[in-house]
Amino acid sequence: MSHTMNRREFIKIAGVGASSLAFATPLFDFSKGEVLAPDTHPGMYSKRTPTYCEICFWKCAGWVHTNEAGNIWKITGHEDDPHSNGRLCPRGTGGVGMYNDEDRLKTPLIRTGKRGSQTFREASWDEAFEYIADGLKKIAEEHGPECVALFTHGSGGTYFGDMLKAYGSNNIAAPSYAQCRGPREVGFISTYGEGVQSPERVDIRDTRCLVLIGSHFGENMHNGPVQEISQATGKGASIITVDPRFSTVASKSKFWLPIKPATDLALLLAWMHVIIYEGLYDKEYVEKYTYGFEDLKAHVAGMTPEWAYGITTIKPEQIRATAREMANASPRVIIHPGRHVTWYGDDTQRLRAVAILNAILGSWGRRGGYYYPEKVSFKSYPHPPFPKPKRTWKDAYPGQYKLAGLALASGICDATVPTTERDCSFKGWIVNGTNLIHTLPNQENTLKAIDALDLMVVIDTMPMEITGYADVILPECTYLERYDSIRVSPHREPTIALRMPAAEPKYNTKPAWWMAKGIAEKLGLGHYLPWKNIEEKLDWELKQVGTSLQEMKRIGVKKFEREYDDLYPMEDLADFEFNTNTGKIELYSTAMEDEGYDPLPKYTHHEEPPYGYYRLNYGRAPMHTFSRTANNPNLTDLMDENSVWVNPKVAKGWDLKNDQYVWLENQDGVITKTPIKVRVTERIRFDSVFVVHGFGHTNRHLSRANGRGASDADLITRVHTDPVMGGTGMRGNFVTFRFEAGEEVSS
Ligand SMILES: Nc1nc2c(c(=O)[nH]1)N[C@H]1C(S)=C(S)[C@@H](COP(=O)(O)OP(=O)(O)OC[C@H]3O[C@@H](n4cnc5c(=O)[nH]c(N)nc54)[C@H](O)[C@@H]3O)O[C@H]1N2
Ligand SMILES: Nc1nc2c(c(=O)[nH]1)N[C@H]1C(S)=C(S)[C@@H](COP(=O)(O)OP(=O)(O)OC[C@H]3O[C@@H](n4cnc5c(=O)[nH]c(N)nc54)[C@H](O)[C@@H]3O)O[C@H]1N2
Ligand code: SF4
Ligand SMILES: [Mo]
Repeated sequence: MSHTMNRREFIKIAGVGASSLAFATPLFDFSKGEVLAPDTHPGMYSKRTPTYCEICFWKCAGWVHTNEAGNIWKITGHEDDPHSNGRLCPRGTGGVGMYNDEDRLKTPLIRTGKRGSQTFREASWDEAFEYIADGLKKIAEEHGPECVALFTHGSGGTYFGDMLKAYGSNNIAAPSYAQCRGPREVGFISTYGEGVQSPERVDIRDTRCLVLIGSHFGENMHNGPVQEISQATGKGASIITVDPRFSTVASKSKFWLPIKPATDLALLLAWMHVIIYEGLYDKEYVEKYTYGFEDLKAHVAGMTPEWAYGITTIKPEQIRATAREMANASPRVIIHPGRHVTWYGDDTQRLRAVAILNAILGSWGRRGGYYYPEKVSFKSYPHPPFPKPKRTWKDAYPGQYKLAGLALASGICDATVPTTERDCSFKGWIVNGTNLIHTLPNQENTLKAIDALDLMVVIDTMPMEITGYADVILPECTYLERYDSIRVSPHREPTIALRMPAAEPKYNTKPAWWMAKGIAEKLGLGHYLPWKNIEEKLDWELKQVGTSLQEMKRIGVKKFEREYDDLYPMEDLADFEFNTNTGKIELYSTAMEDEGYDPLPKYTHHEEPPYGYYRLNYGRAPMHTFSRTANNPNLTDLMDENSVWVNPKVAKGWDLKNDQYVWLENQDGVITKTPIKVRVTERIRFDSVFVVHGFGHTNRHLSRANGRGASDADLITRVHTDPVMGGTGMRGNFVTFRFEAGEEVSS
C-alpha cells in the first residue's frame, strides 16, 4: 500500500466530513471539524514519535505515525497537550503534505544571475556556509555587525538568533509582532503590566459571554480556542461578534454587529459609557484594583450609543443590549483581544479600550475571564556571554515607537532602504521561515530594501517569493524530520513538548540548529553554540527540570505542577500589586502619558473608500496558513485558490457574476499580479471586499500554488503606522475591479 494518503483517506483522518466540504470553506463546522477518526488502519504503523506542529504558531503537540517502511503516514494530536487536547486541526493533520511535497527545496543554492532573477547553482553545505561567513565578515568590517538583521517566524529562529548574537547583533525581528499581535501586547501591558501572551490567557472554557471583535474563530483555526468555544457554548455561553463580515463564528453568535469597518473604537467607548452610566460595572473590583476610573468616566461622558451609532452604523438599542449582555455575565466575560490586530494605525489605543472594558467588568484574573498562566522556567545550555552590540534597530527611530517591546520587522526593512538621514543602513538579512514579500506591507519598499543589501540568506523549506531574491538559499528539512527547541509555553498548567525527527530528512536538507552551528563555526564563533549536537543540548536542558530526552521521547508532553496556586488571583478580591507605575490596573495609563501618548483612548476618524472603491478586508481560511500551506498537496486538495467576496449590490453595479475572474486595483493604481474569482455573497458589507490571505503566489517552482488566486499583499501599499509601537495598520487600502491584467511586472 502506498504511504501517501489519497484524498479520501486524508479527509477521513482530518475528520472533515464530505458534507461539510460541500459547503464553501467559511461554513466549516468546528464542532466536529477536528475530531479524529479512530485508527482505521490496524497494523499499518510500527512506530509513533512525538512532535509539535509547525503549520501554525499554536504549536499543537502530536504524534507522528510511521509505517513499517519508515514512511510518515499520519499525524494525530497528543492527548495530554493543552494546546490540542488530542485533536489537530485540518492543517495540522495535513502536515504530512509538507513532508511529501515534491516541490521542496532540495539542496543549498547560490545565486548566479541578478538578484531576483531566480538563477541559482547548486552548492555544497560547506560552500554555502563559506559564502555566508565571508559576506558576514565583510559587513562586520565595513559597517559593524549591527548592520545585519534576522527576520524569523518559526522554531529555528532561536538557533539563528544565537548565531547572530554571537556575531554581534541583536536585531532579531518576527513579523508576528509589528504585523500581528504587537499592539495587543502593548495595550495590555500599559493597562495591566502584563501582556496577553501566546497562547492567549483567555478562559474561554468557563466563560458566559465571549465578545469577538474581528477575531474570526472557525476560520482562524487556532485549535485551543476553537475547541473551548464549542465547550463554552455547550454550557450556554453567548457570543457577541463584531465584524463587518458574516463570519463563521458570527453565524454561531447571539448577536452579530456588522460594524462599519475602522470604527470599533467608537463602539468600545460607547459600551464603556453604557456600563459606567447604567452602573453595570464591577464596583468592588474597580475600587480595589484600578487607577483613573473618574477620569475614564468623564472621558466617556459624551460617548453615548447615539453618538456611536452615527459612526459605527450599529443601532443604539443594539449597543445597549450587548453592553447589558456582557454585564450580566460579568465577571465571566471575555472581550477577546484578537491576535492579528494591526488594522488602522491606532491599534494600541483600540486594544487599550479592550483592556479597559475587561477591567471595568472585572474579568481580568477571574474564572471565565483572563487567567494567570504559568510556564516551566527553562535554563538553556550554558554558553559564554554574547558580545554587547553598540547599536540596535531602535537607533534608526529616535523618539518614535517608544513602547515597542520587540524589534519591528517593518522598521528594520525601512531602515535598510538607504537615505541621507541615517549614517548606517542594514546591509545583511538572514530570513528564516518568513515570506517577507507576502508578509510585510508595501512590497515595493521591501524590494527596494532587498536591492540595497550586500547579503541576503534565506532559510526555507519551499521555493517561495522570498527565496527568489536570496543570495544563498539554505533548505531546511520539515518539522517532521528534525529536532527543535523544547516547546515551553504558558498555560493553565505549565507544559513542555518535544519535537523529534520521525524520518530521515529527505533530499539534501538539514535542520536549523545544524546550519546555525555550521555558520557560527565558519565565523570562528563555534564556542557560543558549544553543544556537540542537539540531543546533548536538549538532554542537558531537560535534566535541569527533572526529566530527560529519553523520557520525553517516550511521552512527548510533560505537565508540571504550578508554582503558585493562583490561576484566578482576583477571584475573591485578594490583594494584588500590578506591574504598572501605580501598582493598579491603569484605566488611565501613566506609561502612555509619560511617553506623550493619549492616556485614555480617543476615537479618530479613518478615511473611507472613494466612490467606486471598496475597503480591502482580509483574513484566514480553515484549510490554510498563509504562505505556509499554499503548495501543500493535502490542503490544496481542499482549497486551491481564494476568491474575492463581493456584496450582491456591488456585484450588480459592476455586473459581476459568481466564478468570474477579475483583477483588483488599489487606490495607488497597483494591480494584483494574478486574477481572482468573484464570490457574490450577502455575508460582506457593501463598502468592503474580502479575500483570504496566502494565495496569489508567483514562484513558478510551486506547481500547485503558482498563479492560484490573488494576494492581498500585492494591494497593501498604504500603511498606517501605530505611533506608539510601530505596528503596521494594513486595512486602510481600497480596491476596485479591473477586467484585464496590469502590465507585466518586471522582476
Ligand atoms: N486557519 C488559519 N488559522 C489561523 C491562521 C491561518 O493562517 N490560518 N493564522 C493565525 C494567525 S498568525 C493569526 S494572527 C490569527 C488571526 O486571526 P484573528 O485575530 O481572528 O484575525 P483578524 O485579522 O483580527 O480578524 C479577521 C476578521 O476581522 C474582520 N474585520 C475586518 N475589518 C474589521 C473591522 O474594521 N472591525 C472589525 N470588528 N472586524 C473587522 C474580518 O472580516 C475577519 O472576519 O489567525 C491564526 N489562525
Ligand atoms: N497582506 C497580509 N500580510 C500579513 C497578514 C495578512 O493577513 N495579510 N498576516 C500577518 C500575520 S498575522 C502574520 S503572523 C505574518 C505571518 O507571516 P509569515 O510568518 O511570513 O508567514 P508565511 O507567509 O506563511 O511564511 C512562512 C514561510 O516559512 C516557510 N516555512 C514553513 N515551514 C518552515 C520550516 O519548518 N522552516 C523554515 N525555515 N521555513 C519554513 C514557508 O515556506 C514560508 O515561506 O504575516 C502578516 N502579514
Ligand atoms: S492549530 Fe492546527 S495548524 Fe496550528 S499548530 Fe495546531 S494543529 Fe497545527
Ligand atoms: Mo499572526
